Amino acid sequence: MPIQWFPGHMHATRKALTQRIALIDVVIELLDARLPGSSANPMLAELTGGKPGLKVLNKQDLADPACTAQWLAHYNAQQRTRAIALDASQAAPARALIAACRALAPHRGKAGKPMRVLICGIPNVGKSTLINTLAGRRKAPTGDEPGITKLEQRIVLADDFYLWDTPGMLWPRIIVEQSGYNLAASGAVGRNAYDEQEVALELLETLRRRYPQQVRTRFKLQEDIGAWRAEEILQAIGRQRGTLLGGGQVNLQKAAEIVLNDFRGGVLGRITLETPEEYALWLAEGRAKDALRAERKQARQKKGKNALASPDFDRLEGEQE
Ligand SMILES: Nc1nc2c(ncn2[C@@H]2O[C@H](COP(=O)(O)OP(=O)(O)OP(=O)(O)O)[C@@H](O)[C@H]2O)c(=O)[nH]1
Ligand SMILES: [Mg+2]
Repeated sequence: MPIQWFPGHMHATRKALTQRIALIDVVIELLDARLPGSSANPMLAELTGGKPGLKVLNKQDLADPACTAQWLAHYNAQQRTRAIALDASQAAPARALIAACRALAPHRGKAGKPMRVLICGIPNVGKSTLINTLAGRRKAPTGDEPGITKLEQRIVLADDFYLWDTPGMLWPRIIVEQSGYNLAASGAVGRNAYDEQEVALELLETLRRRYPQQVRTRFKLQEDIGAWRAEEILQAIGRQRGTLLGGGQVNLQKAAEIVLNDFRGGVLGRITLETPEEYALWLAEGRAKDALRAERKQARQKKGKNALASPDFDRLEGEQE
């Protein structure tokens, strides 16, 4: 089932962002380095109205370094886009951000003209952690679940440098189905908005394809899982971990939780779920499906209107008068 999560506070954040943006000099979008394409907000350009932007691939310590290099090259080849990779808890690289902001808005960051930077991104990607690292103090609450920051907050780094922390935001419709699964696997989606077994199976399918050796090593699986179905891998993990129900059946829910927790915590190794080429294909597919859906909806609406205008309906209305 496609995953969608757009609770009320995100709707409010979207509104607040459009109002705030006039007073912002640089927008930093925090992406998850394990799923850069899926974690990029497709509405951002529209919301920020062409403000200078910087893409930060955060949690690079959890991502596959070769893939991070590919994604950085991909973004840096685009016009008007600068991208850097970070681990939000490391102070020195985080400071590189300040320099990048100054380069993007050289006329700001002076007495009377402070640099005003807005940090946005999906839930749980590390926005507040980054702000705390930059500030050198715990000014913004953080936590290992989506939706910790509920309201926009301004943090003064220096007299000439202000940062805005914003609540994590997704978008009203996720049209790339695989992105929904990758976002849920990363921990960006509220737990009641997805089925853990379904997300773990999708994750295992990706891992089987891209990182079979890491899965085998972590879960001590003797066989080559390259040709296995995701369900078989989940069963094997459950058996290996002894998550059994009565009658020797594997508790797939528990096994799914183990897989998701291990991935989120980086215990499986450094993993990236998508490459720029793969994501471009998913996006093209998602857009084509979405266009088809819109066409069908329009056709249904047209049919509905015609039905309303049918002679029978007219007569019925006439009789009621
Ligand atoms: N491994 C790793 N963990 C990180 C990194 N940055 C943040 N985290 C962890 O990710 C979790 C979420 O961090 P937050 O800073 O609360 O994320 P946020 O984007 O502010 O989340 P919301 O306020 O819910 O939107 C916390 O457990 C952080 O410790 C990073 O670069 N690497
Ligand atoms: Mg936060």
